[in-house]
Amino acid sequence: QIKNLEAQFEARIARDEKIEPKDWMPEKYRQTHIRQISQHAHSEIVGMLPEGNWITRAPSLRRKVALLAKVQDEAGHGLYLYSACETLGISREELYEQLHAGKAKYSSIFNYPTLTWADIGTIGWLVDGAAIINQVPLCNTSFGPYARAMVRVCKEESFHQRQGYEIMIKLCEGTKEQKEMAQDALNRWWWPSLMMFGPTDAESIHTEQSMKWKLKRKSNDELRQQFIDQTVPQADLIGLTIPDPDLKWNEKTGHYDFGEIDWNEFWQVVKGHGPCNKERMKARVDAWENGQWVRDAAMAFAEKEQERKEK
Ligand code: FAQ
Repeated sequence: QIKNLEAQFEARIARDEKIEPKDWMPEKYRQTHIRQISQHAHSEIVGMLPEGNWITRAPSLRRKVALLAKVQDEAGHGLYLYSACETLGISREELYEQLHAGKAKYSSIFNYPTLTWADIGTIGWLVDGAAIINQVPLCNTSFGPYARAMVRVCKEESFHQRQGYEIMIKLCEGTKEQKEMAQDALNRWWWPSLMMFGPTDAESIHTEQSMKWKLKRKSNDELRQQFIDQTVPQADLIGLTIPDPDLKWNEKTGHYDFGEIDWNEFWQVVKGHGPCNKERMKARVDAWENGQWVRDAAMAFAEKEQERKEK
């Protein structure tokens, strides 16, 4: 019986049909989607923190409005993704619990500090730029609710990327100090942005299976290369230098060659030892605990309403 269901499932994947929440799916397919979608949701929510840090210090009203809208979009993406994840039969409380207990990961990139206004430009330009490259193929992923969520998320990320790049353009057209600030931010965020795509294909434990299930459509290394090829000309255009002495256009491959990523740093950050891991987790746990009275009040209200109806 199970063999038969599995064969039907595989055939649907081969035909590029979307798998919907009530359809039969292998338990591992369900689990791997809970893992990836929830980590993606956590990344959106934790990702609000480094930028939220600058809302009160945005250099103009216009910049403040744009940043506020961007951070709100990220909250929306997180909630949308939690909902998609819940369709797989796990509750939001369980998902939060996994994050707060350190069992579920979130993107390594959000464990770096935002030291200057140029960091906000760089996050939009590089981090949202990387997120788009990673997420456009996910619009075509096999699980229906995840694929549909990604369509909207990608449209919003594209606005985020442009607001970030525009900040960088303005800084590069500005004073010597402003341009130096932009270069310094690029120097600090370049390598962590490349790490967002995950370990090399040779080290990636989930890629093979996720590609078979069409959860992933492109590998970590393919996406990373695409990001580099796309971003280097953007840096050139505004006169910034990518902090990689080995970066070189390769006529033969039609791609940029690039230097060795510090994988030791990546794994340290993933394991919780990055510059801001503790601060980020504390912010999320505090938000959950400080919101307890709101949840209690909502429950008490719901019970009272129920009692009133029953009278
Ligand atoms: N950080 O076998 P793989 C955003 C973990 S964009 C931390 O290659 P997989 C928008 C991985 O989970 C950022 N951990 O894994 C925004 C696994 O550990 P596990 C979020 C990482 O899943 C912009 C282990 O290493 N985007 O938020 C990272 O096949 C600006 C082995 O790795 C997504 O989540 C990492 N960078 O490929 C918001 C996109 N990389 O789970 C605010 C969806 C790997 O066994 C401001 N996710 N790990 O414990 C994906 O595409 C994939 O999950 C990858 C990893 C590509 C991230």
